[in-house]
Amino acid sequence: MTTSTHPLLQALQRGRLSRRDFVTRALAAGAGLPAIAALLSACGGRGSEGDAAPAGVPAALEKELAIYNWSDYIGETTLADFEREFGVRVIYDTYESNEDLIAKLMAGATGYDLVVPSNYAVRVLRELELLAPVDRSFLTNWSHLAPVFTAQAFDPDNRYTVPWQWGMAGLAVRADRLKALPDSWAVFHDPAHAGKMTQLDDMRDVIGCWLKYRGHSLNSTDPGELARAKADALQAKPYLKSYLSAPVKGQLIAGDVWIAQLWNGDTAQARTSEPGIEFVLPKEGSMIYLDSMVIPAGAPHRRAAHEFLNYMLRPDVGAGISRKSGYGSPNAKALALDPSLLQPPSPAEMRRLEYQEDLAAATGEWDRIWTEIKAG
Ligand code: N2P
Repeated sequence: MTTSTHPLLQALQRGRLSRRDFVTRALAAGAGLPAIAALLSACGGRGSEGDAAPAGVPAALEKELAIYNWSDYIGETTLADFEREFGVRVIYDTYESNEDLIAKLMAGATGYDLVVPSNYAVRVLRELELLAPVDRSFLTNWSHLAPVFTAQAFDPDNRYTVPWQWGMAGLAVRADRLKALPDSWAVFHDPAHAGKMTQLDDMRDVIGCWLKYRGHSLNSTDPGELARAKADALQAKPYLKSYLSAPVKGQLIAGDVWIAQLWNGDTAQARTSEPGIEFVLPKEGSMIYLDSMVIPAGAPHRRAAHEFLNYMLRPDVGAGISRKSGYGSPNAKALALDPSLLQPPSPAEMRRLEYQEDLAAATGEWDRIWTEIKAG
Protein backbone atom coordinates (compact mmCIF):
# COMPACT_ATOMS: atom_id res chain seq x y z
CA MET A 1 0.00 0.00 0.00
CA THR A 2 2.92 2.33 -0.31
CA THR A 3 3.36 2.89 -4.04
CA SER A 4 1.05 3.89 -6.82
CA THR A 5 1.80 0.53 -8.45
CA HIS A 6 -0.34 -1.29 -5.90
CA PRO A 7 -3.26 -3.02 -7.67
CA LEU A 8 -5.86 -1.41 -5.42
CA LEU A 9 -4.53 2.06 -6.16
CA GLN A 10 -4.37 1.31 -9.86
CA ALA A 11 -7.97 0.11 -9.79
CA LEU A 12 -8.98 3.32 -8.05
CA GLN A 13 -7.05 5.49 -10.50
CA ARG A 14 -8.58 3.70 -13.49
CA GLY A 15 -12.07 4.19 -12.10
CA ARG A 16 -12.62 0.47 -11.56
CA LEU A 17 -13.01 0.95 -7.82
CA SER A 18 -14.97 3.63 -5.97
CA ARG A 19 -13.10 5.52 -3.27
CA ARG A 20 -15.28 3.90 -0.65
CA ASP A 21 -14.61 0.38 -1.95
CA PHE A 22 -10.93 1.25 -2.09
CA VAL A 23 -11.01 2.13 1.61
CA THR A 24 -12.87 -1.05 2.55
CA ARG A 25 -10.44 -3.25 0.66
CA ALA A 26 -7.37 -1.39 1.86
CA LEU A 27 -8.54 -1.78 5.45
CA ALA A 28 -9.09 -5.48 4.88
CA ALA A 29 -5.55 -5.65 3.50
CA GLY A 30 -4.26 -4.29 6.80
CA ALA A 31 -3.45 -0.70 5.80
CA GLY A 32 -3.77 1.93 8.56
CA LEU A 33 -6.46 4.58 8.34
CA PRO A 34 -4.15 7.61 8.17
CA ALA A 35 -2.08 5.90 5.47
CA ILE A 36 -5.20 5.27 3.41
CA ALA A 37 -6.31 8.86 3.72
CA ALA A 38 -2.83 9.99 2.67
CA LEU A 39 -2.87 7.69 -0.36
CA LEU A 40 -6.25 8.98 -1.41
CA SER A 41 -5.20 12.59 -1.19
CA ALA A 42 -1.87 11.85 -2.93
CA CYS A 43 -3.50 10.02 -5.83
CA GLY A 44 -5.51 13.01 -6.89
CA GLY A 45 -7.96 14.44 -4.41
CA ARG A 46 -11.40 14.99 -5.78
CA GLY A 47 -11.36 18.46 -4.20
CA SER A 48 -14.39 20.69 -4.26
CA GLU A 49 -15.05 20.35 -7.97
CA GLY A 50 -15.53 16.60 -7.63
CA ASP A 51 -17.77 16.59 -4.56
CA ALA A 52 -21.27 15.26 -4.73
CA ALA A 53 -23.93 17.77 -5.73
CA PRO A 54 -26.23 18.77 -2.87
CA ALA A 55 -29.17 16.42 -2.71
CA GLY A 56 -32.50 17.80 -1.53
CA VAL A 57 -33.17 17.93 2.18
CA PRO A 58 -36.42 16.13 3.04
CA ALA A 59 -39.42 18.38 3.69
CA ALA A 60 -40.66 16.34 6.64
CA LEU A 61 -38.86 16.60 9.96
CA GLU A 62 -37.78 13.15 11.12
CA LYS A 63 -38.49 12.00 14.68
CA GLU A 64 -34.87 11.24 15.55
CA LEU A 65 -31.45 12.85 15.33
CA ALA A 66 -28.15 11.04 16.01
CA ILE A 67 -25.19 13.19 17.03
CA TYR A 68 -21.61 11.97 17.55
CA ASN A 69 -19.53 14.62 19.34
CA TRP A 70 -16.46 15.09 21.53
CA SER A 71 -17.13 14.39 25.23
CA ASP A 72 -18.07 17.28 27.56
CA TYR A 73 -18.70 19.65 24.69
CA ILE A 74 -22.36 20.70 24.94
CA GLY A 75 -24.65 22.91 27.04
CA GLU A 76 -26.56 21.78 30.11
CA THR A 77 -29.97 21.89 28.38
CA THR A 78 -29.01 22.12 24.67
CA LEU A 79 -30.33 18.68 23.74
CA ALA A 80 -33.37 18.56 26.04
CA ASP A 81 -34.50 22.01 24.84
CA PHE A 82 -34.16 20.93 21.22
CA GLU A 83 -36.10 17.71 21.85
CA ARG A 84 -38.91 19.60 23.55
CA GLU A 85 -39.19 22.37 20.96
CA PHE A 86 -38.93 20.21 17.83
CA GLY A 87 -40.38 16.91 19.06
CA VAL A 88 -37.23 15.11 17.90
CA ARG A 89 -35.49 12.47 20.04
CA VAL A 90 -31.72 13.01 20.14
CA ILE A 91 -29.33 10.07 20.35
CA TYR A 92 -25.99 11.40 21.56
CA ASP A 93 -22.67 9.48 21.55
CA THR A 94 -19.20 10.84 22.32
CA TYR A 95 -15.59 10.27 21.26
CA GLU A 96 -12.17 11.49 22.39
CA SER A 97 -10.19 12.15 19.22
CA ASN A 98 -10.48 12.99 15.53
CA GLU A 99 -8.82 9.67 14.77
CA ASP A 100 -11.61 7.82 16.64
CA LEU A 101 -14.21 9.72 14.64
CA ILE A 102 -12.50 9.15 11.27
CA ALA A 103 -12.03 5.44 12.04
CA LYS A 104 -15.70 5.05 12.94
CA LEU A 105 -16.95 6.73 9.79
CA MET A 106 -14.45 4.89 7.61
CA ALA A 107 -15.52 1.60 9.10
CA GLY A 108 -18.96 2.31 7.70
CA ALA A 109 -20.91 3.78 10.65
CA THR A 110 -23.95 5.11 8.85
CA GLY A 111 -26.32 6.04 11.65
CA TYR A 112 -25.00 9.51 12.48
CA ASP A 113 -26.59 12.76 11.31
CA LEU A 114 -24.07 15.22 12.77
CA VAL A 115 -20.41 14.81 13.79
CA VAL A 116 -17.83 17.39 14.87
CA PRO A 117 -14.33 17.09 13.30
CA SER A 118 -11.48 19.61 13.77
CA ASN A 119 -9.93 21.56 10.90
CA TYR A 120 -7.65 18.91 9.36
CA ALA A 121 -10.14 16.12 9.99
CA VAL A 122 -12.73 17.92 7.83
CA ARG A 123 -10.31 17.68 4.92
CA VAL A 124 -9.69 13.99 5.55
CA LEU A 125 -13.43 13.23 5.66
CA ARG A 126 -13.99 15.25 2.48
CA GLU A 127 -11.22 13.35 0.71
CA LEU A 128 -12.91 10.11 1.69
CA GLU A 129 -16.25 11.39 0.36
CA LEU A 130 -17.80 10.82 3.74
CA LEU A 131 -19.57 14.19 3.99
CA ALA A 132 -22.86 15.50 2.64
CA PRO A 133 -23.19 19.21 1.82
CA VAL A 134 -25.08 21.57 4.09
CA ASP A 135 -28.06 23.41 2.58
CA ARG A 136 -27.54 26.99 3.75
CA SER A 137 -31.18 27.92 2.97
CA PHE A 138 -32.14 26.20 6.25
CA LEU A 139 -29.63 28.25 8.25
CA THR A 140 -31.47 31.51 8.86
CA ASN A 141 -29.20 32.18 11.87
CA TRP A 142 -25.97 31.97 9.86
CA SER A 143 -25.32 35.72 10.07
CA HIS A 144 -24.74 35.51 13.84
CA LEU A 145 -21.36 33.89 13.21
CA ALA A 146 -18.22 36.00 13.57
CA PRO A 147 -16.68 36.21 10.06
CA VAL A 148 -13.28 35.21 11.45
CA PHE A 149 -14.65 31.70 12.07
CA THR A 150 -16.25 31.20 8.65
CA ALA A 151 -14.65 30.49 5.25
CA GLN A 152 -11.73 28.57 6.75
CA ALA A 153 -9.11 27.00 4.48
CA PHE A 154 -10.51 23.50 5.09
CA ASP A 155 -13.90 24.54 3.64
CA PRO A 156 -13.66 28.00 2.03
CA ASP A 157 -17.35 28.27 1.09
CA ASN A 158 -18.69 26.51 4.19
CA ARG A 159 -20.21 23.99 1.87
CA TYR A 160 -19.91 21.20 4.46
CA THR A 161 -19.19 22.84 7.80
CA VAL A 162 -20.96 24.93 10.41
CA PRO A 163 -18.59 26.22 13.12
CA TRP A 164 -19.24 24.64 16.52
CA GLN A 165 -16.57 25.87 19.00
CA TRP A 166 -12.90 26.78 19.01
CA GLY A 167 -10.24 25.96 21.56
CA MET A 168 -6.54 25.52 22.15
CA ALA A 169 -4.18 23.02 23.72
CA GLY A 170 -1.93 23.92 26.63
CA LEU A 171 -1.11 22.91 30.19
CA ALA A 172 -3.75 22.27 32.85
CA VAL A 173 -1.85 22.65 36.10
CA ARG A 174 -2.56 22.26 39.81
CA ALA A 175 -1.20 25.72 40.61
CA ASP A 176 -1.97 25.12 44.28
CA ARG A 177 0.43 22.14 44.43
CA LEU A 178 3.36 23.55 42.43
CA LYS A 179 6.08 25.92 43.64
CA ALA A 180 6.02 27.77 40.31
CA LEU A 181 3.79 27.72 37.26
CA PRO A 182 5.44 25.94 34.31
CA ASP A 183 5.60 28.03 31.14
CA SER A 184 7.15 25.58 28.68
CA TRP A 185 6.48 22.17 27.15
CA ALA A 186 9.86 21.32 28.75
CA VAL A 187 7.98 20.65 31.98
CA PHE A 188 7.31 17.13 30.67
CA HIS A 189 11.08 16.53 30.72
CA ASP A 190 11.33 17.39 34.42
CA PRO A 191 11.78 14.29 36.63
CA ALA A 192 10.59 16.33 39.63
CA HIS A 193 7.01 15.74 38.46
CA ALA A 194 7.41 12.08 37.49
CA GLY A 195 4.14 10.17 37.73
CA LYS A 196 2.10 13.34 38.18
CA MET A 197 1.91 14.31 34.52
CA THR A 198 -0.12 13.27 31.46
CA GLN A 199 -0.14 14.17 27.79
CA LEU A 200 -3.14 14.04 25.49
CA ASP A 201 -3.90 10.68 23.88
CA ASP A 202 -3.75 12.42 20.54
CA MET A 203 -1.13 12.01 17.84
CA ARG A 204 -1.46 15.54 16.48
CA ASP A 205 -1.28 17.22 19.88
CA VAL A 206 1.65 15.22 21.27
CA ILE A 207 3.95 15.28 18.24
CA GLY A 208 2.71 18.82 17.52
CA CYS A 209 3.70 20.19 20.93
CA TRP A 210 7.23 18.77 20.63
CA LEU A 211 7.58 20.36 17.20
CA LYS A 212 6.50 23.70 18.70
CA TYR A 213 8.96 23.17 21.54
CA ARG A 214 11.80 23.17 19.01
CA GLY A 215 10.43 26.20 17.16
CA HIS A 216 8.89 24.28 14.24
CA SER A 217 5.43 24.24 12.70
CA LEU A 218 3.09 21.74 14.30
CA ASN A 219 2.26 20.68 10.75
CA SER A 220 5.87 19.81 9.92
CA THR A 221 6.60 16.98 7.52
CA ASP A 222 10.38 17.43 7.73
CA PRO A 223 11.95 14.06 8.65
CA GLY A 224 14.64 15.62 10.84
CA GLU A 225 12.16 17.76 12.76
CA LEU A 226 9.84 14.79 13.21
CA ALA A 227 12.69 12.59 14.44
CA ARG A 228 13.57 15.23 17.03
CA ALA A 229 9.92 15.50 18.12
CA LYS A 230 9.80 11.74 18.54
CA ALA A 231 12.97 11.82 20.67
CA ASP A 232 11.50 14.60 22.83
CA ALA A 233 8.24 12.66 23.25
CA LEU A 234 10.16 9.52 24.26
CA GLN A 235 12.27 11.53 26.72
CA ALA A 236 9.06 12.70 28.41
CA LYS A 237 7.37 9.32 28.41
CA PRO A 238 8.99 7.79 31.57
CA TYR A 239 7.67 10.73 33.59
CA LEU A 240 4.10 10.46 32.30
CA LYS A 241 1.36 8.68 34.19
CA SER A 242 -0.38 8.04 30.89
CA TYR A 243 -1.59 9.50 27.61
CA LEU A 244 -5.10 10.64 28.48
CA SER A 245 -7.37 13.26 26.91
CA ALA A 246 -10.53 14.85 28.34
CA PRO A 247 -11.08 12.13 30.99
CA VAL A 248 -7.94 13.39 32.81
CA LYS A 249 -10.15 16.03 34.46
CA GLY A 250 -11.10 13.67 37.28
CA GLN A 251 -7.44 12.94 38.09
CA LEU A 252 -6.56 16.65 38.10
CA ILE A 253 -9.44 17.34 40.49
CA ALA A 254 -8.43 14.40 42.72
CA GLY A 255 -4.81 15.60 42.79
CA ASP A 256 -3.45 12.43 41.17
CA VAL A 257 -2.24 14.51 38.22
CA TRP A 258 -0.67 17.96 38.65
CA ILE A 259 0.32 18.80 35.09
CA ALA A 260 -1.70 17.68 32.08
CA GLN A 261 -1.48 18.59 28.44
CA LEU A 262 -5.13 19.49 27.90
CA TRP A 263 -7.51 21.71 25.96
CA ASN A 264 -8.56 25.00 27.52
CA GLY A 265 -12.30 24.29 27.81
CA ASP A 266 -11.87 20.96 29.56
CA THR A 267 -9.42 22.74 31.90
CA ALA A 268 -12.07 25.38 32.64
CA GLN A 269 -14.59 22.63 33.38
CA ALA A 270 -12.20 20.99 35.86
CA ARG A 271 -11.59 24.38 37.48
CA THR A 272 -15.26 24.67 38.41
CA SER A 273 -14.69 21.71 40.80
CA GLU A 274 -11.13 22.62 41.85
CA PRO A 275 -10.15 26.32 41.73
CA GLY A 276 -6.47 25.39 42.14
CA ILE A 277 -6.46 24.30 38.48
CA GLU A 278 -5.15 26.84 35.94
CA PHE A 279 -4.56 26.88 32.19
CA VAL A 280 -1.15 27.89 30.79
CA LEU A 281 -0.35 28.54 27.14
CA PRO A 282 3.32 27.47 26.81
CA LYS A 283 5.69 30.16 25.62
CA GLU A 284 6.84 28.14 22.60
CA GLY A 285 3.29 28.16 21.24
CA SER A 286 0.54 25.66 20.69
CA MET A 287 -2.43 24.50 18.68
CA ILE A 288 -5.69 26.38 18.09
CA TYR A 289 -8.57 24.57 16.49
CA LEU A 290 -12.03 25.21 15.15
CA ASP A 291 -14.36 22.23 15.38
CA SER A 292 -17.28 22.18 12.97
CA MET A 293 -20.55 20.31 12.69
CA VAL A 294 -20.79 18.29 9.47
CA ILE A 295 -23.37 15.89 8.06
CA PRO A 296 -21.97 12.45 7.19
CA ALA A 297 -22.86 11.12 3.73
CA GLY A 298 -25.88 8.88 4.06
CA ALA A 299 -27.11 10.53 7.27
CA PRO A 300 -30.61 9.15 7.88
CA HIS A 301 -32.18 12.34 9.33
CA ARG A 302 -30.98 15.25 7.24
CA ARG A 303 -33.90 17.54 7.89
CA ALA A 304 -33.49 17.17 11.66
CA ALA A 305 -29.75 17.73 11.21
CA HIS A 306 -30.40 21.06 9.48
CA GLU A 307 -32.91 22.08 12.18
CA PHE A 308 -30.29 21.36 14.83
CA LEU A 309 -27.63 23.32 12.96
CA ASN A 310 -29.87 26.35 12.75
CA TYR A 311 -30.94 25.90 16.39
CA MET A 312 -27.36 25.83 17.66
CA LEU A 313 -26.62 29.02 15.73
CA ARG A 314 -29.13 30.90 17.91
CA PRO A 315 -27.18 33.27 20.17
CA ASP A 316 -28.73 31.96 23.41
CA VAL A 317 -28.16 28.32 22.44
CA GLY A 318 -24.55 29.04 21.38
CA ALA A 319 -23.95 30.89 24.65
CA GLY A 320 -25.38 27.95 26.62
CA ILE A 321 -23.00 25.54 24.88
CA SER A 322 -19.88 27.64 25.55
CA ARG A 323 -20.90 28.56 29.10
CA LYS A 324 -20.93 24.89 30.08
CA SER A 325 -18.00 23.66 27.96
CA GLY A 326 -15.59 26.53 28.63
CA TYR A 327 -14.69 26.63 24.93
CA GLY A 328 -15.00 29.62 22.62
CA SER A 329 -18.15 30.42 20.70
CA PRO A 330 -17.80 31.34 17.02
CA ASN A 331 -21.14 33.14 17.40
CA ALA A 332 -20.59 36.91 17.69
CA LYS A 333 -24.11 37.47 19.01
CA ALA A 334 -23.60 34.82 21.71
CA LEU A 335 -20.48 36.64 22.90
CA ALA A 336 -22.40 39.91 23.00
CA LEU A 337 -25.15 38.21 25.01
CA ASP A 338 -22.83 36.83 27.68
CA PRO A 339 -19.57 38.75 28.18
CA SER A 340 -18.41 36.11 30.69
CA LEU A 341 -17.80 33.72 27.78
CA LEU A 342 -14.26 33.04 26.58
CA GLN A 343 -13.21 35.83 24.24
CA PRO A 344 -11.26 35.13 21.02
CA PRO A 345 -7.46 34.95 21.50
CA SER A 346 -5.63 38.27 21.73
CA PRO A 347 -3.29 39.17 18.83
CA ALA A 348 -0.34 38.35 21.11
CA GLU A 349 -1.77 34.89 21.90
CA MET A 350 -2.66 34.36 18.26
CA ARG A 351 1.00 34.81 17.30
CA ARG A 352 1.81 31.76 19.43
CA LEU A 353 -1.04 29.65 18.05
CA GLU A 354 -1.22 27.59 14.88
CA TYR A 355 -4.08 25.68 13.24
CA GLN A 356 -3.55 22.00 12.39
CA GLU A 357 -3.52 21.26 8.66
CA ASP A 358 -4.09 17.98 6.85
CA LEU A 359 -0.71 16.22 6.69
CA ALA A 360 -1.67 14.57 3.39
CA ALA A 361 1.10 12.24 2.23
CA ALA A 362 3.00 12.61 5.52
CA THR A 363 0.07 11.23 7.57
CA GLY A 364 1.46 7.72 7.39
CA GLU A 365 4.84 8.84 8.70
CA TRP A 366 3.22 10.68 11.61
CA ASP A 367 1.11 7.62 12.32
CA ARG A 368 4.20 5.40 12.37
CA ILE A 369 6.03 7.76 14.76
CA TRP A 370 3.01 7.92 17.06
CA THR A 371 2.75 4.13 17.14
CA GLU A 372 6.45 3.95 18.05
CA ILE A 373 6.04 6.57 20.79
CA LYS A 374 3.11 4.70 22.30
CA ALA A 375 4.97 1.40 22.09
CA GLY A 376 8.35 2.85 23.21
C1 N2P B 1 -13.95 18.51 24.36
C2 N2P B 1 -12.80 18.22 23.50
C3 N2P B 1 -12.29 19.38 22.77
C4 N2P B 1 -12.18 19.10 21.35
N1 N2P B 1 -13.93 17.62 25.44
C5 N2P B 1 -10.83 19.17 20.80
N2 N2P B 1 -10.92 19.38 19.40
